[in-house]
Amino acid sequence: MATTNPIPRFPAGFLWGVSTSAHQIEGAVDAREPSVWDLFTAEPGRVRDGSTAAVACDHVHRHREDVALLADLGVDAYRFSVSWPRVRAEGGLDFYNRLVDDLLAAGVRPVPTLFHWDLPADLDWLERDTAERFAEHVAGVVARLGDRVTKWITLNEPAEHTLLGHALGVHAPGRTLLFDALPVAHHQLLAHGLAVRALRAAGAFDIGIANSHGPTWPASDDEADVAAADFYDTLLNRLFADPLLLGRYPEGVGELMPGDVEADLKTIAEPIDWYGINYYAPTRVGAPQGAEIEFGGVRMPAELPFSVREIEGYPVTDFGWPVVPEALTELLALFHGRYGDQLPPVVITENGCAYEGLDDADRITYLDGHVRALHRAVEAGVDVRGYFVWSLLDNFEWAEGYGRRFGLVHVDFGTQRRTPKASYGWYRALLREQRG
Ligand code: GBH
Repeated sequence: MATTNPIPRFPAGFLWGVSTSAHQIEGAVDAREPSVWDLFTAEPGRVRDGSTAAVACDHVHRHREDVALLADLGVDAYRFSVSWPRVRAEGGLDFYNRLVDDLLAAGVRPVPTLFHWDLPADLDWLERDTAERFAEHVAGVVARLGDRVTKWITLNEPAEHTLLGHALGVHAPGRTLLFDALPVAHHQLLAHGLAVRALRAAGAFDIGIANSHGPTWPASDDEADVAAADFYDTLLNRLFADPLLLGRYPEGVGELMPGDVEADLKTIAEPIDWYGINYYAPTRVGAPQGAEIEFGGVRMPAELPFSVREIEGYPVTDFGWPVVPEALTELLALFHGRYGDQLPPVVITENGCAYEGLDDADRITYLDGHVRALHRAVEAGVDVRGYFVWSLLDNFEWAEGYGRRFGLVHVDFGTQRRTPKASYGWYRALLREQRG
């Protein structure tokens, strides 16, 4: 294990944290309105083990215990998400109100994400109006929590929500629109911009987003492979970063978006205070191969203009994703080069891996490698201000159900018993060392 050399010290004020999301841990479904994920999981065959998030980690009833775990872990910050369908229900904000108070009492900074995929079941991101409704929702949340919450995240991974939920049908709401899903991306980006304005109007000054990014590696030097990889990079990285940071869509994309795109881009590019990146793995991409592909649990139809390939020569997690810490340094160098002064300070809002077991040496190796890779990016001059491990708890891993465990803390879903894993001890020691 690579834990014998101490990890170099990060800059003063660096924010160490862990992340979760509402639908994946909360349970207590009866105390909220339904979301698109409740409808999706009720359809047979959608979730690998046929499970639902009706109970999940029962966090709504056990949040005191979970806050105690955070306090003992010694993180500076906790990234959780606010469930829009819960906020809509009578008294729904009371839960987050208590959670925020408990976190502050435990010395942990609350960092809420305002949308992490659990859209109220009667709303639809194909409709522009959903962006406006989101801004109203955000205004309500900040009115209640804004006296104590100072750091905010608008959206989680609009890229994955568009791709997996609306283009490929692997996640809720299960649509397979392929490129006709692009309006879903535009409306989420617009929702982000409107949310930034709503937060600013309430006096918030520390606002970011959590976008999914990763380097795209061409399958070979062949022109067709390089072009396909470039296309994938545009879809995953530039489509969601360019409008926010440069106020424009990558070439050829704007024309495909609905509405008055030029006017909307002014809203979308509303300045943010920091840029959150969720990083897991790089992707190898080549020219289309004329056949359907199944990769990392995702089925991709033959008509896509690229094909995702295996990355060889690296260990893989239980999910099959390759473990490539140096690709995190590469990604940050790419963003630093691409956006220059337009890139605000960066926070890694998610990084983690799926492995079984309490004695999770593989997870320690993964996290250790990525934290070191992050430090190399800092040394290379990228302004990185924080790092959040995905996730505090084993939880409902979307279409994989409870079959993939990302937690620093093991959850026995039969008894709801929490047991810290070896990786929890590793992170705890790292945090002490960084402060000592
Ligand atoms: C995040 O999504 C989510 O925000 C979170 O809710 C979720 O629980 C967590 O990650 C773990 O899945 O097949 O090697 O090319 C992550 C989105 C999409 C990132 C697929 C990695 C595939 C890597 N992921 N991607 S690979």
